[in-house]
Amino acid sequence: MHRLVCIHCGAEYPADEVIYHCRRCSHLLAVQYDLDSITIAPGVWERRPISVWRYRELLPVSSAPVTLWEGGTPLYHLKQLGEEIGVRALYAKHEGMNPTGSFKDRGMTVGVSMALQLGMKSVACASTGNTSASLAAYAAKAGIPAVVLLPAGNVALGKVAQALMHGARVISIRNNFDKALELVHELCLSQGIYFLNSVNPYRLEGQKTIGFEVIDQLGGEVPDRMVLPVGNAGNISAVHKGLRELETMGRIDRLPMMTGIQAEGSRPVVDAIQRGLPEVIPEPSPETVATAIRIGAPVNAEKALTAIRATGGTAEFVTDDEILAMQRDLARKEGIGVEPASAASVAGVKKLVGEGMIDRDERIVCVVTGHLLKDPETVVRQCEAPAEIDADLQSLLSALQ
Ligand code: AN7
Repeated sequence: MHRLVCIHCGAEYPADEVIYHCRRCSHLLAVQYDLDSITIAPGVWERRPISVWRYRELLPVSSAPVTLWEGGTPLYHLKQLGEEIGVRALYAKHEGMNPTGSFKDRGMTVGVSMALQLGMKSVACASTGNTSASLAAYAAKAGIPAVVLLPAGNVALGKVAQALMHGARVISIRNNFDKALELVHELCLSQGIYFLNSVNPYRLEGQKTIGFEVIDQLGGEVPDRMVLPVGNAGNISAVHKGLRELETMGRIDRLPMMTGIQAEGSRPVVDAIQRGLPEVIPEPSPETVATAIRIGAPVNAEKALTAIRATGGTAEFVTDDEILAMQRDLARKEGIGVEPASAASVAGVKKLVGEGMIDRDERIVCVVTGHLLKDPETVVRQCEAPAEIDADLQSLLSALQ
């Protein structure tokens, strides 16, 4: 059994109420389980295939889920890069290996399942791209309509292609993501559409399974640090929440230091952490090549600041050049293809090690959140175009000189 609880004032709401903010104080809600009454016999999780649904006792869905087989993503040991950066136990959890190519699928399998469970007939989100691609696919699987609002001109090509091909109503807003999010929120409340941005506490339940899988993939060991790119700050909050549940249940005995990385031009969470502010100050005009995290007013900031502070973690920003350099390093030195926002996590580790903020003996897991193919235009802009030659050996050999 579970209920919704306000993270600020503790007000409780029944699990089947469609509500996104506390009616008393308007802060965010979180899903709360009676962890004492949940027993998972030893070996039960391990015997199931590794995926979001391995952990169904700690998920809110009671009927057959809407699933495309999400999760179960690889955890790679970054041998080469780790050596260069000076951290031997450096890992990347490649969330680009999900059905639509990002971690959002973990949230959407749960979120869209909950939409059906709650009797909702349609779904919507605002998105910097990945959320819309994922929602479109899961709504298609569920057989319900989806509306997605995108910031015009600032969504990577692959993500728009996915949202369109999966049949969502795709609308571009002549403004940024933060404004699109406000607008879709109003749309959902006024039209009775299920709101599937990360203010929806059920969506984050799916995303928390990233942390569960990491623990399982490390043979039950807790990494010293988990590093995530931060946009709306939902994912870092979700992973922290899930690991706290494992700790409460006695399955792990400590938490990793939760560490958030933002882009230089879009870094309200980093500023709040570094200046010790009680809450974030929104950035009115966020800018970065990593359009996925081009977000100035992260809606989950309150949860994320708690996650970082309560675990002794930190937050840091990286420049667009550092992001793109790490995207190339991951691709060329490790064979791991990610989109720019994802590379921010590893770039952040490199910077924090250089600053002496990270101990080289730590075991560190970076979450790389989305696939290389999401943003082909940013790839083409960085790489030399293929040489085009006549079809004869002589031309080939001279091109290869
Ligand atoms: C690749 O799709 O916000 O801090 O609308 O696509 O949980 O927001 C995407 C976010 C990191 C940041 N990496 O996660 C959206 C959207 C990638 C992303 C993030 C996003 P949050």
